Amino acid sequence: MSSKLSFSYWLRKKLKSEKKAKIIVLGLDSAGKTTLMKYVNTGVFKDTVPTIGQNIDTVNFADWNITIVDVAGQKQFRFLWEVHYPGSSAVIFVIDSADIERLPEARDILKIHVFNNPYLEKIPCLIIANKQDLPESIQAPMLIQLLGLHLEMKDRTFAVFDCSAINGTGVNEAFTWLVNQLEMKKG
Ligand code: G3D
Ligand code: MG
Repeated sequence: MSSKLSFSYWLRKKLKSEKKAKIIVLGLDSAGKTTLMKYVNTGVFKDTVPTIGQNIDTVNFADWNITIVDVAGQKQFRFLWEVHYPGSSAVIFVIDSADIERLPEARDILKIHVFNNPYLEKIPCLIIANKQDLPESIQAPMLIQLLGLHLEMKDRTFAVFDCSAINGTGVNEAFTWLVNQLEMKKG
């Protein structure tokens, strides 16, 4: 093998062995995006303040080093989401499952930014049915129906997990699914 060839072989092997990914976290404001990311990072609940613009943080989960782009959900910040679509390896969409009134709005946002978004169509989508600690929350099977996920996402790789970013229920399972998807893509 020539030295040029062996270097490119080594580089490809090295890049393959480095478990790094960028993931974008979307959802309406107050769905619990920042709380969830803080939980994944620290393993405990931490108070948040509303995100202005975006938080970029690194999360270590399993062997993966994941750059999480947690973008503000308020209408005036949604244009910022687009900047982060290229280069994302997965998308996380967080829903406040106890806020039935805002479900139609969550569905609209899902439609525009996930279902009909060519940048995200080939990457796995983890949907977090958050705030399961609240008694009025609805669970994944009902959420799938109400959001039409079974129809809109039928050609996509996605999963819905019931979670609570306050007490950590379901978070480990959800992120395990996510890194498994990253592992499969890596080959
Ligand atoms: P966002 O980043 O999606 O905008 P935040 O949302 O993470 O800032 O959370 C918004 C509010 O929801 C916060 O409460 C936060 O504590 C709460 N929250 C987040 N996840 C959960 C959850 O799983 N269960 C419950 N019960 N509450 C949650 P405040 O009171 O600070 O507005
Ligand atoms: Mg936030």
